Amino acid sequence: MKIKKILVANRGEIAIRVFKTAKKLGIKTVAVYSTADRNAPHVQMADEAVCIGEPPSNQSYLLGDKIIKVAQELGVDAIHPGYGFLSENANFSQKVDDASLIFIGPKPFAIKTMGSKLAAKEAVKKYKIPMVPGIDKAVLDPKEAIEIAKEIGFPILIKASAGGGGKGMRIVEKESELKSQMERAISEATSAFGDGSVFIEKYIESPRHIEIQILADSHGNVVHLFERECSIQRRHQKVVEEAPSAILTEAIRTKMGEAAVNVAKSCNYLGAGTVEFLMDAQMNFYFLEMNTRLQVEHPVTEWITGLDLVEEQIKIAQGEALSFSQSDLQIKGHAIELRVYAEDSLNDFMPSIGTLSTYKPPSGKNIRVDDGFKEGMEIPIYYDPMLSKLITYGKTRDEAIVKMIEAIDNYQVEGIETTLAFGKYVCQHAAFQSGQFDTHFVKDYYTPEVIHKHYNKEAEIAAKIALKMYIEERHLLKIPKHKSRAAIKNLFHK
Ligand code: MV4
Repeated sequence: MKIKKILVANRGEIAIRVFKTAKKLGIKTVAVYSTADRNAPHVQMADEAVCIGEPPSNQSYLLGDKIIKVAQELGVDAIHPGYGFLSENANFSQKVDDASLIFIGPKPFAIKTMGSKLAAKEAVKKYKIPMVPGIDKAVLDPKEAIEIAKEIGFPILIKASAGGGGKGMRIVEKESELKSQMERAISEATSAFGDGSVFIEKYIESPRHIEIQILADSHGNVVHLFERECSIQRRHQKVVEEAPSAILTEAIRTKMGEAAVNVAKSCNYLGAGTVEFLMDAQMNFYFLEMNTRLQVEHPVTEWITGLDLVEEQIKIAQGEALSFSQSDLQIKGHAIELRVYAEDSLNDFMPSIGTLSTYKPPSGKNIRVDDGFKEGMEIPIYYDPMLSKLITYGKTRDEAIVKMIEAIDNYQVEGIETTLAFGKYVCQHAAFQSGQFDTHFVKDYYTPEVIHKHYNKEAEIAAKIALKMYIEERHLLKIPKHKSRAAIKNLFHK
């Protein structure tokens, strides 16, 4: 069935991203919005828009039933959930199905299976997927936990089955800490997820986070679109992502790709998904979890493969077979994404609220900016503080890095603090440039002082330029020379 009208159950840059492809394909678009987003670009861009509630997301963007009702009333064929909000909610996917609408994403079974770490481990068992040494069932008895931990060796990691994104994880260094840490993990998981199941894994101390993009259609075809390197993160919030990874060999890439395809097959996956792996210093990789949605960082994969992932999602959702096979795919060039957050990198990355008094993103060849704001807008406090995604491309990794630094320099934002300078610091860092880094990059190398230094350097340059102009043009002021000289001296003694 050809999709003729899509509703996006989301906001900001990802709603706009989906609308762009819908328009390209001649598909009508419907936006939903909260009262905080009344004048947002995603609302203006859609053919139709419906207000669904108050700013807090549980009173608007999370109201699945209400969104489905809007879709039915407006004759919508399909709902795209974007990322976050309802995108990994198996219940919502089921309800969309039940309402005879198309959910642009996987079936409830796949979302449910991959939403539980233990169910995911169970599902992939019939394939030979490399897994972190550990136990694949819930542990309740501390005595049993100690036996398991001794077998795999400390340090170990206690994880919540229902957790994700680092929530509910506890590192245990030695036996004497295990019992109390486990009790805390169980009670934390119970209150946070309503599911106290925890399990134990060997703790991989300095891993890289590498993920594989996959596509699966409804005809049994599954391909992978290579990897994204996502190790540069801060408190489980990704900061810089790139494709391909600077360190993968062709042989490992093929092995990881095959493993990812098998993970997708293990849950009858449909659509675009991402399989996350940890990689240790010896380049061993381990399956971590699967994200059953289009991810924030999908643009880097689009750039190196030449595919439009939203277009592929839509075609798959309307029952088409993939128009290419694995052997048709190859990596071309290198792409890097910087997530620009409305956060103050000098003040512990506190959300920076205010009005975008100046907002001029860079543009040009090999630069892509996915954003959802316009100059003059206020950044709502209710949602994710991501301002935009700045993506650059080059034939080589070095070219993409140079392009990124140039693009950051040409990005003008005033009125709020952003992580642009922080991103520049990362891109200029020797460890990043060499490709030798792991998930501890930010913790290991970043302190606010390095950004202070950067700002001071810029202030110094600005002051020197101002001084030079002043010296050149002071005759216009008709101040006696000896007096202005004294004034300059004074300036430097303050
Ligand atoms: C791990 C790990 C080390 N060893 N598992 C963090 C989020 C969740 N997806 C799994 N995570 C980790 N699991 C074992 N056995 C380290 C992390 C981890 C991490 C993973 C990817 C990216 C950033 C991270 C930051 C801290 C910890």
